[in-house]
Amino acid sequence: RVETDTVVVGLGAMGAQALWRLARRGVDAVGIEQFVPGHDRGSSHGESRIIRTAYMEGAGYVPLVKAAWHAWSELEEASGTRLVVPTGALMLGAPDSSAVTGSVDAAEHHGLPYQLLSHEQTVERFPQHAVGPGEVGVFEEEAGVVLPEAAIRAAVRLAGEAGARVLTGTRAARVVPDPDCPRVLLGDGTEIRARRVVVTAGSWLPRLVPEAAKPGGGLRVERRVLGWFRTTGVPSPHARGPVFARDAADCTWYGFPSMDGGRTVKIGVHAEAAGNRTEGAQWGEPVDPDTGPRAPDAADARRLGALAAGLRGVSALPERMVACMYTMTVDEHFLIGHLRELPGLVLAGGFSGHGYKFASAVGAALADLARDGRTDLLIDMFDPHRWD
Ligand code: PYC
Repeated sequence: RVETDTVVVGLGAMGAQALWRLARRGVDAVGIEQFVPGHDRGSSHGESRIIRTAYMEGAGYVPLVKAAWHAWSELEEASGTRLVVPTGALMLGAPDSSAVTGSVDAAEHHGLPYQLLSHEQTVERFPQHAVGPGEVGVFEEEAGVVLPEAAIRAAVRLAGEAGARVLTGTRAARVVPDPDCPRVLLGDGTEIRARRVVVTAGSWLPRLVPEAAKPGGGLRVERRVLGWFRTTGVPSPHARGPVFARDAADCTWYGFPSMDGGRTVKIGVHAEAAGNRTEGAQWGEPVDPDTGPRAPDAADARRLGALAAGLRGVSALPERMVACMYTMTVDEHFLIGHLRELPGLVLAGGFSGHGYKFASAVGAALADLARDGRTDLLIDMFDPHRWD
């Protein structure tokens, strides 16, 4: 048996940051990870994640994303590692698309700088995009790329250096939410007793804490595929430029400037358009996290290739693809906090494919919640009881 103040279950995007924040505040903490930190079996791989500030998913996210920028800088400084690459962001779509109106609303609400670009201005300024008729752009400077695997490894390393015990290759068999004695049972029979258990298990959250899958109608684990396309022009217009998200007729997709000196660019589909979200939809396939998402296939390559036709100077098909998992809530907003009926646990999950950028701030919020039972960070909109 092991005794500690706080145990963090899952050292992916959120758990790695929480463990580091706890350890550097002097909290006795144990972190458990079933694979190797920075692995490619969950939702935090693929080399790059978007960070942007004028948040199209809701103006309510802006204070948290501002806190995340600050917290990423702290991690960069503490680790001596570059983890965020500033690029700016371009949101593309019809003038009434949510990529455009959502970003403008968030920027206006918080007085953030942005540029609303006409079709002609977007075409002229961003030749790497084959901008469709009627598409316009919203550009913001305060955006870029977070390096997900490197950030996880940096946080876990620093957590260990600050005194956390890090158990990798260690699977949590059960979380026992006993309010008087919350504990985690490991596969080998070891019991870890703690004052608080922080569960940041990504797509494994519904298995470990079935109660977390109840609010609002549940959590759904879905498959997504990312593809890297060869650039064809020399010099490539993709060698630099903003990250982007683009509302197309049938889906919202996104991509990055080249992160390998102009050789390839990565794109992915975030979501089917509302009318396309049927059971058989290609990008919403349900996944058992223990089996993992189905390997990418020729149909994935063709569909990503059809989207990549919206970029100039890239190959018709991806040269490489990887599959990953999204854990979706019904409203696509996160779940962060306590469940009333499980007061010994602190939960974070249901990041619905857009959580990584916030991980640095979510880690700080989880450390606050585990240590003090409250946080000043603005996470009320992610209350697991918001549907009650
Ligand atoms: O939050 O920008 C984002 C994003 C892109 C793809 C998935 N999430």
